[in-house]
Amino acid sequence: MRQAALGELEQTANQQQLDELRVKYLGKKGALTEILRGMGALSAEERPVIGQVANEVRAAIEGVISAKQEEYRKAETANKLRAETIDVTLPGRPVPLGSVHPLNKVIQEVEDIFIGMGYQVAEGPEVEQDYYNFEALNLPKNHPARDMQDSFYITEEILMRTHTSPVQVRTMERMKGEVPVKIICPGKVYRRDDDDATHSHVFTQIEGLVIDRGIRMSDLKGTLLQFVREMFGQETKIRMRPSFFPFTEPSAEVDVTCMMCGGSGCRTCKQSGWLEILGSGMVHPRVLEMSGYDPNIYSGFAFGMGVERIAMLKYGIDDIRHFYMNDLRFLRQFARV
Ligand code: 2U9
Repeated sequence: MRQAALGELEQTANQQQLDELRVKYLGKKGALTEILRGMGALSAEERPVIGQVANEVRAAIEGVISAKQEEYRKAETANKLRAETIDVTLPGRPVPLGSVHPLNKVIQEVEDIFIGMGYQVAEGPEVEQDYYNFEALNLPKNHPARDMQDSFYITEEILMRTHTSPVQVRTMERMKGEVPVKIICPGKVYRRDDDDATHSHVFTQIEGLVIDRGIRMSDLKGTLLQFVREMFGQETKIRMRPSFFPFTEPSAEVDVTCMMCGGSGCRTCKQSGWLEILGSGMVHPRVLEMSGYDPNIYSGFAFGMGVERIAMLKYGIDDIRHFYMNDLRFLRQFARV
């Protein structure tokens, strides 16, 4: 039986044939099992002799089976590895990476600078009530800025916000007279205007508001100087010119050193050395009062800037409409590569 088994095992080519032989010799009805089962009929002298021989045969068969099994396992693994080989030298499939929109880049930069000065970022609705957009900002019912021709009205009382100032008003209401208020408000604003290279009926603003006891014009000037130094370079200077806004008194327009020529005069600054980039002022006492801040106790400053204008100056973009076209040839230029 040993010779027959080992001879047959020699001929196997795979795991299945091996299993068949295991059943044939060692299985429940296998040849060797049959012999071991018949041992009961043997005499006391024969039993240990036959038993020993049977065990030797079993060990021999099992030995060959497990050796062959190991051989097939290795062969199978080798086949699998060969079949699943990945050519790591093939070029990868490119994963298209987007880029941060230049307007969002400027917003993030401005936010970082003001967050560094302790401000919080506030946002609010783009569809706004007349009260928050105009009334609470000292633009009464008959004010020319409220002309139907200038704003997108939805109903008599609801319109697309024309500036982000209503966000500051809402924040003041929410703060219920608590100080300090120290916020910047970025967002889209809407004005009825014909689009051209420098005008868009939707554009982006960032406005800021600070309210506390004893806030003065010098706080406004120092804050804006710190901002433009971080934004445009430490050597940047500012220049304030008197202006008018209904919601600030006094009001000032703020010029910065032209970042194209460093102030020596060029095409961008029309040879003046200065660029107008901010509007600002001390919050009008009526505006403070209407939103719950006693102007005899509290004062504040506010400022506003157009994000498109800053991005156009910063990146040398000559047409505001580029920002809204989603032309990948334009957008890709702002990718970090
Ligand atoms: C409250 C009180 C005062 C916000 C201000 C400006 C000056 C300003 C313009 C800059 C260019 C708009 O994008 S732009 O066309 N903004 O000049 N904005 S002060 O004053 C506020 C706002 C809210 C409660």
